[in-house]
Amino acid sequence: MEHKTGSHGGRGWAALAGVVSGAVFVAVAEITAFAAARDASPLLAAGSFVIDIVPQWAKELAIDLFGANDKLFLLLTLGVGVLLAAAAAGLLERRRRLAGVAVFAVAGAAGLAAALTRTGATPLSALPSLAGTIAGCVFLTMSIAALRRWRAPGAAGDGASGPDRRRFLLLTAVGGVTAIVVGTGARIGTMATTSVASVRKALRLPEPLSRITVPAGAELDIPGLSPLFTPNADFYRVDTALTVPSLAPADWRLTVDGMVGEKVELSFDELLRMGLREYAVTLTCVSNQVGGDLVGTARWLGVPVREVLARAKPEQGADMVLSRSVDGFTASTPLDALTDPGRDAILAVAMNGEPLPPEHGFPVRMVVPGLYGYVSATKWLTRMTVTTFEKDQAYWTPRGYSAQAPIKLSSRIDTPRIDKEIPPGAARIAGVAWAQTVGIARVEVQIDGGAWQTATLSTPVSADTWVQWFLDWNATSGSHTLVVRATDRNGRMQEQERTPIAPNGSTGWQSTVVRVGTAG
Ligand SMILES: Nc1nc2c(c(=O)[nH]1)N[C@H]1C(S)=C(S)[C@@H](COP(=O)(O)O)O[C@H]1N2
Ligand SMILES: [Mo]
Repeated sequence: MEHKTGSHGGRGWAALAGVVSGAVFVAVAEITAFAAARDASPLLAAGSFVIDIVPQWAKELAIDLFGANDKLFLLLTLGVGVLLAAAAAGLLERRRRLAGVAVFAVAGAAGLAAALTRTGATPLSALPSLAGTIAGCVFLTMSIAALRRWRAPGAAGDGASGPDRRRFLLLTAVGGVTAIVVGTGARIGTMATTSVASVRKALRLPEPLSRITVPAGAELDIPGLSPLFTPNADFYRVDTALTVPSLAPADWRLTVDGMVGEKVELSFDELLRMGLREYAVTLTCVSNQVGGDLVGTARWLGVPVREVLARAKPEQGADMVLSRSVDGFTASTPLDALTDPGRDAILAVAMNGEPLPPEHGFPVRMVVPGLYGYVSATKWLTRMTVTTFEKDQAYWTPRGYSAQAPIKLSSRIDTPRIDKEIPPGAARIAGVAWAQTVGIARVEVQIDGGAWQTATLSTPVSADTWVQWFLDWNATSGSHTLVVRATDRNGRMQEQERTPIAPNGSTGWQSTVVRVGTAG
């Protein structure tokens, strides 16, 4: 049967031409971004836009399903979406001239809008989307025209061979390979040259004015128990940043403005000159489920926030500081939590003996004991605006989370694990418990609904750090249910009732089932 121009025949080739044109689109956008506007890749800008608009339940689902790979999942989804749209553009363009071009124009407009609305966008941010769209449309028009010529009835070498077929295949192959090489090269180039890894490595921080003392008995040596200080590589990471912002200390400025007597600007060196001190603080994410691992303890080097605020002289009536990251994320922290001399709210520059890792906020982040990360722990910090809760809202506030959120005291069983059978006999149940700014007074464990047994606690480093605990247990063969609960030094017991993480943190006692094998 003859091929007809139009919808019959060559559909696969048209889809392929669309995909290759899409690759040309992305590659030209990436190389333009590399040359002129590093932060304005339309694909990544669109991804960031999606992160900001997806509803809360979808975000939680993504974190539940993919954990730390939620961003990879987003990028893959976006990639598949782009692939399908590009294939559709090829098919449409084959059926009707400019129909595919219209698809690319819409995609380009979306990328443009996303790039121009990112924090820190400049007029140059329009270039990658514009260049990519033009290149993609030109390539699509050319390749579909070549496909038409090849597939036209009676054309030279219709179907099997001939110059028209060769021209189309050559165009597609060369375009595809070039796009992949150039696009990947440009992205790697952008990431390598904006990476602050080398600057960070060469950075030497001054000796701190004071160091914490870790008392004897602060760290229990029990297999399976979380270490007292969480190594940076294992420290949980939660943020809305699709790519880790890169901020060189030399370019870093902190602006303190808003309701202040004096607007303050600080360079990184000026901050260091205020004098670093060491603090041990347990950070907790509001998204941490009972028994979850979005909690960790580090030694931080930093400068008290109150000293920086004192320079700016907050005005009467102010009750909040809106801290802002270079990527636009904001957190609302009560002003009195930052000025309270009894609370070690700091601008941190180091974590566990090294400059902040890039993904933990290099070069400067906030750390406030006792407040969930989303209302206090702004990474890649660049601005602190003194204001009121009435006037300003932070990133998560309109997304279903409380404007203020103290950390709820909680406890966790680390070992034995639900998924690992243990042998019968002498066993040790162990875990961690935290009640930042107050301290843990008691941890109790209940086995199979029996009497509550008081666990032995490690010596706390401070009220702001978690403690480790353990209970010896003579494990008998079979399944056993373990429940843990903690009480803080104010005599408050961890809430038993289960509540979800939104709007201000989960509650409940962790209950876990342990399987104990038979002897022999
Ligand atoms: N810039 C920026 N800072 C941020 C966030 C963010 O999304 N962007 N997330 C906050 C949240 S929700 C938490 S729990 C902590 C986590 O800090 P970590 O990733 O260093 O563990 O960072 C906070 N700081
Ligand atoms: Mo968080």
